[in-house]
Amino acid sequence: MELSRTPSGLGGGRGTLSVLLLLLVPTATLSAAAISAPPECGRPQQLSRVVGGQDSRDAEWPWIVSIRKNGTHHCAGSLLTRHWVVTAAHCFKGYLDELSLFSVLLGAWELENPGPRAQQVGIAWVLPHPRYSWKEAAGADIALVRLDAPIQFSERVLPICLPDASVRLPPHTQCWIAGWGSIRDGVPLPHPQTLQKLRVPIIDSEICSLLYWRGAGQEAITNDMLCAGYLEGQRDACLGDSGGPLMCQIEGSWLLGGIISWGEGCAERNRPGVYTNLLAHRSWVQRVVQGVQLRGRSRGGGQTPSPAGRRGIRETPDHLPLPPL
Ligand code: 4AZ
Repeated sequence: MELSRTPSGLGGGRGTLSVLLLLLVPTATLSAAAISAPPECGRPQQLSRVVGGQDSRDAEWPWIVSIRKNGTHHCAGSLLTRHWVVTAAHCFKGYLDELSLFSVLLGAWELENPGPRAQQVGIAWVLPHPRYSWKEAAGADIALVRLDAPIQFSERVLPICLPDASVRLPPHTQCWIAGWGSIRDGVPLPHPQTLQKLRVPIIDSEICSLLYWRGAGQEAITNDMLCAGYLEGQRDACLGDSGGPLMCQIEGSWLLGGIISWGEGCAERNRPGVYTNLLAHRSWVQRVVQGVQLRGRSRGGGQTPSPAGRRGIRETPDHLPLPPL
């Protein structure tokens, strides 16, 4: 596991500045702002095992959530807005009619000591991608989870950004994953289940397709997947990490580049982790999730998509009507 620190630890200075600024704002404006403006996406505010990972710091990844089934950790997910979490569709395989078994835990770090500032909410409904087929590793492994009550943002509960159309994730881009999944195949994360993090470079898709080659016409790596990790093995996502974020920092904001989806085993040689590529599904998410924030290379947020012809990755078609929100 990489020991290098992420620059999010520099957020303390920003926090102090915000407090000073807030003291200068009349109270009426302050309370209005607290109701209407969501915090900026992808910017942790606080402080400063996955397989082969290391402990994260408290509130280092404030958008990661634990999706619980019957009260125990089942999958991870990422917070997009006060109402929406994004995760892997396969996390709900066979359970779309039994959502009352599930809950979402936000603001946790040590899963066994979530603390008084963690929040737990139920799930109102789950929208798997219309192209998701419930088959193993079939692509479009992404689902949107509508929470049954809006959550409160805090320094430990913040939204992640979606990549805008300016974002590319070429091979060797350094991204991070985090999760409470197994630390080896069959070995659960030990007490107190501290959120693990791991730096993973993006792997060239052609190389990954060859590694997972099943024969012509049976592509394992579809163009809405991306691979990340290490060909030598040893470091990877594993069981229980599914649904969690692959996070890439661009111009100071953390973007959701992918969703932990599958892989053959965990941390095995030539079997890197496979992720649902958010660049391929951004517009679907954007259509469903009102208020999701986009960031990229263009300064000022880049909310306007570039012309389709300039996109490196074709977005996946999904010609189904959306359900009412
Ligand atoms: C899982 O079953 C899982 N090595 C997640 C990630 C990987 C394998 C399995 C990638 O949740």
